[in-house]
Amino acid sequence: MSTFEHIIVESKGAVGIIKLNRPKMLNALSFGVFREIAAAVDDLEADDAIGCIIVTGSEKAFAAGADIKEMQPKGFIDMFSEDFAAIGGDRIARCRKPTIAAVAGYALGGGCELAMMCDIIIAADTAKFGQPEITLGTIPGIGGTQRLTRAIGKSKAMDLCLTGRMMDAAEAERSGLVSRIVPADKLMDEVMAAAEKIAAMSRPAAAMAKEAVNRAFETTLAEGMSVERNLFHATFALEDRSEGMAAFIEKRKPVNKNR
Ligand code: CO8
Repeated sequence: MSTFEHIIVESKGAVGIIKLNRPKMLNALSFGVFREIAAAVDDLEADDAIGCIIVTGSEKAFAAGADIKEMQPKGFIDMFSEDFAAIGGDRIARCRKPTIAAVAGYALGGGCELAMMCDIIIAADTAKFGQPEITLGTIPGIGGTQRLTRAIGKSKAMDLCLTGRMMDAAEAERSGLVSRIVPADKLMDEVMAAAEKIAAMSRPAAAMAKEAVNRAFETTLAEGMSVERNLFHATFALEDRSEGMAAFIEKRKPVNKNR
């Protein structure tokens, strides 16, 4: 297991939790944070006990963006060579286990982008999303112009990226960015319940469902349908699939072997 300075990583039953832990800086995402997120995902993905991963922050901020103080003195060649955001960001997006972002407070810039790298975003009613990079003379760099546009459409994505304004939880849910809103004091309970439910499913079936949904963002409808059909057929090689259907018929709960 890796050791961490900027994040807290724990497991509760079959759920792994990555909690950003730079409260004084509203969880600003430094090089170190991204590196640690990548290492945590490596650990949790390798751990057979874990079936779902939650990424979360504090009550006030999921993450208020990339660390502006760390970035300010850098030049093109530093950013290009280090490409540090790609390290943690790409790692979460490449995780084969289901991931949930539990967002309370600010999810701005890199914070909004980090949330969008997860499979599901569940928001507290205090959540605020935005891509304010334009106000700093820069633009989103880890998916804000791409994942946000796919999630909420061109006009709203342009609105957020060009004005830098924030979107509250209700608008984010209306726009399709978040899957549900819960009261702030219930956020972790609700997210844990969803994560436990997912972790109890057949793990290979969950990985296949995730792969199929993600393919919708990368390909044509015909190609996506073909991938889905192949994966659907592949589930008929799973012990969990025959057990799941047998359990339904026998009116009992399935016992997943995750094989
Ligand atoms: N980076 C560094 N420090 C930050 C950041 C940040 N993104 N956000 C907040 N902080 C710090 C503040 O400087 C302050 O520190 P200090 O007490 O030492 O002055 C502390 O956190 C508390 O912040 P505030 O006093 O500003 O708290 P408020 O409640 O008044 O305001 C806001 C909260 C509105 C969230 C405000 O802090 C804010 O606007 N933050 C910046 C938001 C922003 O612009 N984010 C985008 C950053 S750029 C980015 O994310 C690019 C990502 C793409 C590429 C990634 C590559 C690395």
